[in-house]
Amino acid sequence: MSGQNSDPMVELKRRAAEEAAAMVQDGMAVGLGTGSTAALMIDALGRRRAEGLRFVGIPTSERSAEQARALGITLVDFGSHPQLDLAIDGADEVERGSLDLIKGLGGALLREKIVAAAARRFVVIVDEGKLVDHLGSRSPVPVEVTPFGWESTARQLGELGARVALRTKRDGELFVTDGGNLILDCTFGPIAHPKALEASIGQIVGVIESGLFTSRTSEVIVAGRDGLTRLVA
Ligand code: ABF
Repeated sequence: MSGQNSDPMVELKRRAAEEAAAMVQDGMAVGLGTGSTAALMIDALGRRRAEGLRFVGIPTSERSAEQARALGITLVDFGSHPQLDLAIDGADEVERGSLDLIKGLGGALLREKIVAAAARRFVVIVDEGKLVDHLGSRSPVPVEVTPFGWESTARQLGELGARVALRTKRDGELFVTDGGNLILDCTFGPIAHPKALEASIGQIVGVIESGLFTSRTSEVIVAGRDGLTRLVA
């Protein structure tokens, strides 16, 4: 993931990623997100580590763990670090007013939410195309569910008003998360009350976690054509 890229948006995302990585201070425990923007941030942290910064990380996916290890970043777990100083991650949609999020199109939402919940500060890095007036405008809400009884869980999600699709990979095989679960992509359209919907989804038996992240974001660093903008909760 390292190296220069001629796509101007990738360069802007790299700047946002570097700005977020600059928030890491000596001795911190840091949550390492998943996705292309988070990967740029992990690259930047790898460079800071090579320059002598001491910190430890908890990754949100096997993919991010592999990248971090290759860069020499020390990985720990919640046994030794039940609370993190900072978590940095990408998102699929960011609601302008509230900074609530949809995450999980990359399939790592459960670990991402556990890591965000354990962090004193949760910083999100996105390009400006991810900003929306209402969550659900473009993305479905990914919901991680147990394989057992997923059809029943899907039916109950449908009763909340969603069009529900079981996620598969390009080759048609089932998409299975790092935790061995399935993802139901739930299209609600624009969501009027994300917090209430997050709670309703969470009450369905068989649901492990949803990709609605409400009231969690500390700050969003937005990469736009006119430069970086910081939105603070
Ligand atoms: C993770 O990666 C996910 O929650 C989200 O689905 C995705 C965003 O990826 P990218 O930065 O590549 O758009 O943060």
